Amino acid sequence: MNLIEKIESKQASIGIIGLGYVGLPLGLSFSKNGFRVVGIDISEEKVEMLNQGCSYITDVKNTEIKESIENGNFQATTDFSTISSLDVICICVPTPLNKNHEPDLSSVKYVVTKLQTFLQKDTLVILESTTYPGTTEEQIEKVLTSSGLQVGTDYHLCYSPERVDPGNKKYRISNTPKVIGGVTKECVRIADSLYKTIVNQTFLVSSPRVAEMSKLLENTFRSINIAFINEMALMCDHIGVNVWETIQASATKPFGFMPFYPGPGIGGHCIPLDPMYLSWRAKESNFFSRFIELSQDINSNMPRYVVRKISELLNSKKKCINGSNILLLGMAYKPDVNDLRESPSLDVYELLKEKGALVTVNDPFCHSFVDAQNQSIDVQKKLNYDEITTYDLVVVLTVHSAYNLNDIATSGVSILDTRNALNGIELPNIARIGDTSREIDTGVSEKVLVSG
Ligand code: SAJ
Repeated sequence: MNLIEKIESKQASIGIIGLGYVGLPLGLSFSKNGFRVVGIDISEEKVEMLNQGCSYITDVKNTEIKESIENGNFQATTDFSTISSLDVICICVPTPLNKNHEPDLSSVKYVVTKLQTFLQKDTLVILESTTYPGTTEEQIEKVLTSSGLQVGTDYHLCYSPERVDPGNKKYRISNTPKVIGGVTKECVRIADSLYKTIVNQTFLVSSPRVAEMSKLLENTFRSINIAFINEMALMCDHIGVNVWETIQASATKPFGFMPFYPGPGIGGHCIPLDPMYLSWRAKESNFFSRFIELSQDINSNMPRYVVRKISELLNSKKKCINGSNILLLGMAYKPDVNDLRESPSLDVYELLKEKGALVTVNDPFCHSFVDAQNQSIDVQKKLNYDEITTYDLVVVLTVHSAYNLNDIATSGVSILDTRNALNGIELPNIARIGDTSREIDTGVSEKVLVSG
């Protein structure tokens, strides 16, 4: 039986290397569709938790893991030698930036050394980790060829970008089209037959480079547009227009416009990082992307703008940041996830601490984080609404659905809203980024309409 026949009869065994927010849902998706899946990770703790049916990914429930284990379709291990017993290997390891903001492919390279040792003939290898164009051929194909393995005959190699959107209830693996680029036509054909067992739609491209570039294009598009609307927010603050109302008006245009929204900066594992992979690769080819550099600059400076706004608002109450009691709502990078990676809330926290503020951080999803002084900071999980007026200022950074925004707004506490979460509530104690308000609580706001 050849590999495609093994896949179509669900007899192919699938290895997922890297059991994070991409690898774990992908592996369970294959398990649920009848494949035997082995999850491979370097973390003993993660492997232990998974084999006990415990999830550490917000979007993955314990029951999903338990069912797959009970069906004999999922097990986790730290033993990379299991690669030799698998027909398909999906690589879903992190591709972060190093301290010089350059691609760090160390996790991918580590996996490739294991492939060199354990890869068997006729295995399909797919890289899903986000990376720059050329990685699949340069970091996987070239290395395996040097070990005497010929792609297309000894094994098959593709790139297929992950499109997992943590917390997204509408778009899951099955209804998100999957782009696939292979080193040979046969490679793509095999990968296409595999992904078609779990996704409704695949889109085949002519090479891994195109597939690698498509993912970076998607996320660089997003980063640049977020930077653009962040600059519009700064501009509106200066010229005296409410950016949020402006966006709502522009968004009524049914064509030729796509709304993005200002915020305290950009977080997560994708949007802040992916454009840097692309600009790094472009520079390697002597091309300097001004768009990417400018958007990174604007986005990364939004926390400073938020802190400047905080200073202005406290000043209007004859207070300064130093010594003020400030509550930050939402430390995760986006609503209803527990992911703190690159979260701009952490930057706002550090900037306020540097200026001597007494900062309390609240987030129902995050337990703690390590601050710039390497201290572990406990995160308040439950918001005590009775104590909220004890703060000099409350800053809405990430709008978790658990927050009762109306109670916060009507408590009378001074609020800086960086997400327009309090849209429609016009009270003198509420200020927004991207708006002119530099004063608060004075009650002189020209529009004091309490709606809703
Ligand atoms: N953000 C804004 N304004 C916006 C949109 C986002 O400030 O208008 C901020 C968010 O607050 C967050 C950061 O940008 O801090 C990233 O937000 P995101 O919605 O892009 O969320 P991510 O990082 O989970 O991005 C993922 C990406 N998915 C993959 O890479 C597979 C991205 O491609 C998706 O477009 C995005 O989800 C999505 O659409 O939700």
